[in-house]
Parts: sequence; C-alpha cells; structure tokens
Amino acid sequence: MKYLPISSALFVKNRKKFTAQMKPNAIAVFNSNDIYPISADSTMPFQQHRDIFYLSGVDQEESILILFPDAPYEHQREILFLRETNEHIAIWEGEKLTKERAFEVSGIKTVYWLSDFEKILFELMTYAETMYINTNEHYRQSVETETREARFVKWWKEKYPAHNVAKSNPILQRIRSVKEQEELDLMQTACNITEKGFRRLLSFVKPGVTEYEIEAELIHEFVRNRSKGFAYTPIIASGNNANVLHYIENNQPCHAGDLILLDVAAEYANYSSDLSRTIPVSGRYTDRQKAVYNAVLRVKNEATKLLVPGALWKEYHKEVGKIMTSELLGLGLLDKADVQNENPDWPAYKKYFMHGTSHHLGLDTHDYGLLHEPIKANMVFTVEPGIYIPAEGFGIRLEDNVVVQEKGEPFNLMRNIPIEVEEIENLMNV
Ligand SMILES: [Mn+2]
Repeated sequence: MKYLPISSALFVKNRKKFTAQMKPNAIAVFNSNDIYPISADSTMPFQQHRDIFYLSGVDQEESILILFPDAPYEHQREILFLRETNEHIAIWEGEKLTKERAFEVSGIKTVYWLSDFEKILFELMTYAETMYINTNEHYRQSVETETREARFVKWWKEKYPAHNVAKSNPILQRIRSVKEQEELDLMQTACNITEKGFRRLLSFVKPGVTEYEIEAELIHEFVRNRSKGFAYTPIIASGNNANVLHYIENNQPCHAGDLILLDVAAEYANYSSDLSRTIPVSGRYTDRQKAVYNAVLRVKNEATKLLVPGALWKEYHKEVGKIMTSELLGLGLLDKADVQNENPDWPAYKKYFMHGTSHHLGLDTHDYGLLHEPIKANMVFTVEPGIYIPAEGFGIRLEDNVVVQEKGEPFNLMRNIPIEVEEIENLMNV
C-alpha cells in the first residue's frame, strides 16, 4: 500500500454503525475480492472489496470479517480471518498482515488464520438466528463473474439452510453514503493529488501532443503522490472524441483549435475523486467554445446549490434539466418550439446533455447511496453537467466533487482546481 496508515478509529465507528442496524442474534460475514487471473500465471492488480475495507481497513486478499454483536462471548463479536503468514512466507510473498498488525489496522482483537474459519463459523452459527449475506444491489451493478463474496454466500446458505437470511447491502448503502470526517479528509487528499496532475497538464498540453502522453503525465503525478493510480479508466478525448461519452482509447493526436475533454482523477487509499475539465489544445478558447463552456459552468454552479439536506434525487435532476434548457436556449442550440413540443420522458435538453448530473462518490467512483431516500449532510456527490455538440466538433463537461452541508451550499473538495476560462488560459500560457 502506498497510502499512509489510516486510524483504526474510523473502522471501529463504521462497524458500530453497521451492527446498530442488524437484527437481534444475527451474524454477518464479509469477504475480500479474489485476485483475478489474466492467463498463465499473471494476474490483475488486487483491488479490495470496498465493503470489507470499509468495515475493517484490511486491504489484503483472502480475508474474512465476521460481525456478531450478540455473540455470547466478547471475543466472538468481531473476528478477522487472514491468510497465514510467517517469516518464510514473507520472503516469497512480501509482507502480509500479522495478527498484531491486523489489530493495529482494524481495531479487531480476535484474529485467526483462514484455516480455522469453518470450525469457528460452525460454533457461531449454532448461536445465531439470522445470517446477513452481502449481495450487490448497486443501481448500476452488472457483474458477470462470481465474486469471492458471491461464492461464499452460495456455500454458506447451502451449509446452513435453517437460518433466517437478511441483507447487508441496504445497511451498507445507507451508512457508506454518509461520510465520516476521516473519509472526507482522504477524499480531499485524492482531490489534491488530482489537482497536481491537472496543473501539470496545463503547462504540458500544446498542439501535437497525443492523448496518451497526457495520460502518462497524469499517472506519473498520481503515483509519486502515493496514489495507486486512476480512480477509474481515464477519458482523454480531444475534438469530436469528447462526444463519445465513454471514449477510453486515448490514442489520438490533439490538434490546434480543438478542445480536450478530460475525465481523469486519482484514487487515494481506495477513495475516488472524479474530475472533469475541458481545455483548449492551443491554450485559448474560441468565442464559441467560451460561450458553451461558461454555460456549462453556470449549470454546474447552480446545480451544486440544489444539493442540500432533504433534497430528492429525481426532483434535483428535473431542476437541473430546467437550468440546462434555459442555457441551451441562450446558446441557440434549442428554440422555443423544441421545448414546447418536448417529450417529458426525454426532454429536449437531452439531445445535448444525455447523462445524469450527479452520482455518489466514495470508496466506489459510483458509490453506494439509496437514491429514493432524501439527501443528507456529509454525502459526497459529483456535479457534472456537459454540452456535447458533434456538429461543432467539441463537447464540454465540467465536474467537481462536493460535500453536502447541514446548512448552506455544499463544500467543494475541488475548489482549488482551476475552472474559470481566464485562469486556465493564463496557466496554459506561462
Ligand atoms: Mn463522475
């Protein structure tokens, strides 16, 4: 891990929030992700399952967490199982968590090796009435492989068919969406690393650079600041590539006069940041580019103000749609008839702005959060309107990450990342 140690107090709090919502006499189990194979003996870099990380801080494969708050004996209420390590294994595999180190990371006193898991689980199951299984109910999930968690759930239910089953996911969605101060600090760090990468670009971009050279500048800056890299696959889209919403080829040269849409951001300690900026290859926006840019910026600023406690997700998007519609009328991209005749299920503005304005942000880039429940303080959202005009050869998206406040406007974690036209032009022309 490149990130600095995180206080175990965060994970202690997170577990308390989870167990407070469990039914009486219930046991919950959480698994690490598998290390996914490529072929032969090569593997993808390990990515910890965000739920076990959130509840324990353990960032290692083949780990299992048990929570059983009503277990008869105190040492059975929180248990970690880890892959066995010793001095010999450390020589080959590098350092893995020892039992002592696992306690420091997680605050969990009872730590066993994985080989003891089935035996200890059996004893606990004889006391428990309900088993909390961890399924993935994220609104955008689409998983084709069987995760280690899913494999375990299958085995667990088959082995213990007489227990009641309950779902961990709604509890996790609810508690993970409201961030603790420690989490906001980690997310601010991720945003600060992203800022360094973006500033580095501003002095690097000029006509003739390729999209992948820009990607290389970013990864260099991210890793040297303790990030493991991009929080999500980066989009570096010059000219009309910006109008392909999920353009990730990043293999084209950037031409004078074009814009580059950058949707690029660093992770830190498994927390995502999520930035979009749109900059001119030549260091100056044309008047038309500037007009569209400032329209997108106004929509972003107005939309941000709507993210307040009690706001409803669907209403929020409707309101942003109205703001966007008025900007598109101002730019001459829509006329009054387009709006009067619009289909309420696919309003006219969607021709130029076809994606959502916001999503939860946290340990996942599209983070947990129950979208049918009102917005709460300390939720973190992206705000990312865009206007895409293939006929004019450019698309513009601007995206910041903001924290909903108890009172007043959201706090912008990206307040220091240049966004005004003048500031970007000045920094590109030093
Ligand atoms: Mn986003």
